[in-house]
Amino acid sequence: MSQAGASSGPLQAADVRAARARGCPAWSEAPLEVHETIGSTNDRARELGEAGVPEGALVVAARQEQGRGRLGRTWASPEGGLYLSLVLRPDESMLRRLPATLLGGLAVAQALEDHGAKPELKWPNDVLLGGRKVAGILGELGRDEQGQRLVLGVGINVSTPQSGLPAEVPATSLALATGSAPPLSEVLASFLGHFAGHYAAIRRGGGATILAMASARMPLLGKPIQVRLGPDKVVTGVASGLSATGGLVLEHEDGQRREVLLAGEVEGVAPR
Ligand code: BT5
Repeated sequence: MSQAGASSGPLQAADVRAARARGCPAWSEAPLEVHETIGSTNDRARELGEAGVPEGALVVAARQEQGRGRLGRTWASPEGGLYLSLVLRPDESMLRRLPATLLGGLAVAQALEDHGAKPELKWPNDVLLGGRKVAGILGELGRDEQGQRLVLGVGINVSTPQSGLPAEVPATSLALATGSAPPLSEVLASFLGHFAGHYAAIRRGGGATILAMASARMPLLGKPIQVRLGPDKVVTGVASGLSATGGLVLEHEDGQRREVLLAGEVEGVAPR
């Protein structure tokens, strides 16, 4: 591990610090760790949170050995990807209004757009390029002496070669999809800039514009879809929109019932 200022493999800590100062001046004084290799940036951010770091503390790694997805899944984290976790401290009222995973996905999508890609969002936490997964978001809530803590973890395949990506799902990287990739620190600056702007807007009570920006990047909205809620539970209906906290509003085919899904796996467009 290196504190900002020292070199860290392909991720120079000084570049990371400069990228954060550029993308998000409000958090530029918060603790920053840049690791060449780490188990999981989310685990480290949680430890820092428990030790009392303020909002905006950031852990970035060039590789992870135990990168995690939801429900104990593995996140392939070879060199070429950007792996980061932010410590956030939303108060109770903000937490009730915070579509955290969606904000993360929207900010990743906008960062990729800044670098010439045309991403789509797949509810709840995937970012896709050409239908293949390029990034994932993992939000983990906890409590410590400072109050509520949200660790927002983001993994983006920036210049990861196909051989470093899992074979069981269609996956890609920014470089594979567009033919070129910027330095990781540039993607980081873009992401932090977009994310911090949305987060501040939610703190001020805004949110509608953010939901509209996310919806505009979700081609499944308006379509009949099938969502897996558990090993034996699948629901179908029309994905009609997003709730204020980032849930997926599903209208049942009979037109009588609507439900807001808070988690699940969209398995695709439902057969009619
Ligand atoms: C996610 O989970 O998509 C959340 C991934 C969050 C990773 C970041 S990296 C920084 C921070 N530290 C961590 O330890 N985690 C966070 P989920 O929706 O459960 O998707 C996981 C599934 O995506 C896996 O089961 C694979 O099928 C697929 N997958 C794994 N690695 C991938 C990769 N690098 N690119 C694309 N797909 C991948």
